[in-house]
Amino acid sequence: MFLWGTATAAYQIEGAVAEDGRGASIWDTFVHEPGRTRDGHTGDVACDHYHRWREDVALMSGLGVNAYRFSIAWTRVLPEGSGAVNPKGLDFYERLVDALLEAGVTPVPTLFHWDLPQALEDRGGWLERDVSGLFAEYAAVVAERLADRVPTWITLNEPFIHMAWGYGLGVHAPGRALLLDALPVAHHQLLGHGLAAQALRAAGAREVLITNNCTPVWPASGSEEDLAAAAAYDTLHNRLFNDPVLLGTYPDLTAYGIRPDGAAGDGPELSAALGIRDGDLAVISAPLDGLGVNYYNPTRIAAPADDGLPFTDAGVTGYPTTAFGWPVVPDGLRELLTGLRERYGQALPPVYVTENGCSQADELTPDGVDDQGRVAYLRDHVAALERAREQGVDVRGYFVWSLLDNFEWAEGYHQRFGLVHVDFATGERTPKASYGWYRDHIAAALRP
Ligand code: GBH
Repeated sequence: MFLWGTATAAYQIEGAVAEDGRGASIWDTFVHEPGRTRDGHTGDVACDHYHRWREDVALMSGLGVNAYRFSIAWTRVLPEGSGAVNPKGLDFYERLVDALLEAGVTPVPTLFHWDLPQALEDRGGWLERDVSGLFAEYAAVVAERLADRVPTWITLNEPFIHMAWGYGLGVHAPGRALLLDALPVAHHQLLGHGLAAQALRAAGAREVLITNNCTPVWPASGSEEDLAAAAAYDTLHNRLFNDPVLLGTYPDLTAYGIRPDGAAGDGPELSAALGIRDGDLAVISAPLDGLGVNYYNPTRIAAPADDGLPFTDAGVTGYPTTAFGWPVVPDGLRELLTGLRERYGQALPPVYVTENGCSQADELTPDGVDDQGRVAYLRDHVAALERAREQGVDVRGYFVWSLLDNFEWAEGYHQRFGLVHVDFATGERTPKASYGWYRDHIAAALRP
């Protein structure tokens, strides 16, 4: 059955950061440093989902979704990242999973949505190879408790964004601005994915996915320079994370001053630059049951400015934008999905759109929230997804980001993505017009 769902992430909704033995993650540290988030907002309370989860499951029942993608906080389960297990953390997710199953909603947990245990960051974080193995140990602990009831698992969320924004640019936790020296974070996350997939299967998980953030890359012009820059960006954003998983190879990173292994020339070799060892790619490329794809917008790329990177972001123009300023290009979703099929052919497993949605300047009135912009956004993106299916792409699910307005990382509570409005002073939830639209759409789509 096609999965119609919504998606959330632990740090963005749970709050209760010091409760029931939860350890600190890099986001707890980051948000309490001055200047890191807009207006100094933190996820300390967020949507208080840790206490209000029953209400949130009821909201999903009302919506009629048959799947819910959420993430598990590593530090609720292993407060120090490794070693002692905190049973209360596992209990929380077990209660949630059981309530979802009772409501007819398939739980689809993601094991890592950017909230690395601070204890592991103190040892170097994803720059260190050891973290890959510790991630797999964490996966095993969670799966031993839940894999008898949870069929479908996602290892990582958007390893590109975590590498680029967390370690490359420093605008997300852990706030390190290493530029290209962040590249080992790609390999160590991917190795962690592969090792966690083994652990999940050993514990009885039936389906294992990874979720990558993918963007169609549009060259700013037909000039040779712009085309080369666009290819370089596509390599970093899309292929660096899809190729190893689907093909068992890394793409050529020559544009980044990295030589293929054994090739003549200057600069480090690929394996040395990323920390790849013999056997790693076999682990990373073990067959998957699906590829999770998060789609927000295409990216328009031009020839490099003088900052050491082989591209510049020229910005997509001529389209409406969300409250975040992101361009709204529904057909980009079709383009992305058919492009994946063209690029990977038989190597592409079934695809799940594990996030899609938009922030809007929603206004809560006595009559609710009339977010017609979001209704149009979702309607048009679902239509684009249907066109991709008609064009032969095996798409098996669609998850709206997000069920609730929540803590939008560096933007704090300034960007609202929810189908349900949250009053962050009181925690009160109010379904928006888009909630009604999605409910009706799902009901029609699932009608026998
Ligand atoms: C996802 O990341 C996250 O998984 C989720 O936690 C988050 O809340 C959600 O999206 C909304 O942000 O148009 O050139 O300005 C999304 C990563 C990076 C995708 C920025 C859209 C827009 C760049 N996003 N990108 S641009």
